[in-house]
Amino acid sequence: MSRITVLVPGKMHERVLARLKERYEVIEADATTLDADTAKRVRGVAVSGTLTAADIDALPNVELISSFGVGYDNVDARHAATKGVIVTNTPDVLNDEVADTAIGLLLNTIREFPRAESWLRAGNWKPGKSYPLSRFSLKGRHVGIYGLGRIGQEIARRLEPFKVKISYHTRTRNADVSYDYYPTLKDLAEAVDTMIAIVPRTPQTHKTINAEILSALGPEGVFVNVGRGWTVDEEALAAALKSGAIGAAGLDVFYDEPHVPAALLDLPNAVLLPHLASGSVPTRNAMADLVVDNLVGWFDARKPLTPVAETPLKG
Ligand code: NAP
Ligand code: 8YV
Repeated sequence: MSRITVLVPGKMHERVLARLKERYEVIEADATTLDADTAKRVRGVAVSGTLTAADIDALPNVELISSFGVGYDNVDARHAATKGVIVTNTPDVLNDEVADTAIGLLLNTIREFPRAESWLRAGNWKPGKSYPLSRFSLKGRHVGIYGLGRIGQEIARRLEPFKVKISYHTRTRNADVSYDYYPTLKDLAEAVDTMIAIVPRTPQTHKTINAEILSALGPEGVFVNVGRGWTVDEEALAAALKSGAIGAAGLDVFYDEPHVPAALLDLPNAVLLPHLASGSVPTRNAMADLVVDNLVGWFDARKPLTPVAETPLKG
């Protein structure tokens, strides 16, 4: 029997490629570059970068698109759904890693550890000289979590032992948690002095962290983003950090990655990471396995493990 054909456009985790090649014919190419006969053979896709409606249309017999990452804004899942094509993502297996990163980034931002280390490595630590006291402390802060989903809840759990007050904003109140709920982002920003954003990229979340929200956070305010750069008006954020409208920011994600605006790079009160929240070997391996297991689940048993909300389940 001939092997099922799986397309892998763009860069992909090597464990995904190795495991796929054990079972399937793997073609590493962009969908729109395939000749008609090859395109017809493709029944599955494993993707880490972008997959547009045009890419999906170029694959007339594709059944399942397995996307690497919990955020799947890189894949046109709505268009896939209109064609009966399943899209899967990699939820849950990265919750702990991303939540740990959020806490690390928060502490680095508030206590300036990266700057202090650069100061030490630059040879500044000499008898009688010490690194300046950090302006801020985590102690006594009121942290607002923008997005209390799978990862947001893990962040909240990790914050509890720090004895900070925790509140959140989502569109729907979560009856299972006792944190204070704010029905609008503005209400949350006015109530807290620290905000952590962990919402998906959707039309509704676009540039929602804007000048108004930042000014509500205030001069002692700290903003951390581990969700998507899409959520932030970066010009407004750089201006707020520069003017002192907010105190500091820690960012793992940016609007137009890998481009990081010079206005942010120039700021001493911003801690900037290259989108690495899930980036450990064990967690990326778990994500890679889930990418493959979704394809295997579908082709072996018609059961994808983690289909996204838009997906119509066939079969
Ligand atoms: P999730 O479980 O779907 O949670 C998303 C949360 O955002 C929910 O609480 C949801 O609540 C809220 N939300 C969605 N739209 C909203 C809106 N318009 N206004 C207010 N709240 C809104 O997703 P997750 O697994 O926690 O992941 C969240 C996102 O983090 C991913 O989509 C991805 O973009 C990002 N992420 C980044 C990294 C990284 O490397 N930095 C790693 C993993 C994930 P309601 O639906 O009730 O509003
Ligand atoms: C990954 C992420 O860095 O899961 C997500 O949504 O943003 C990260 O875990 C990314 O998906 C890898 O391509």
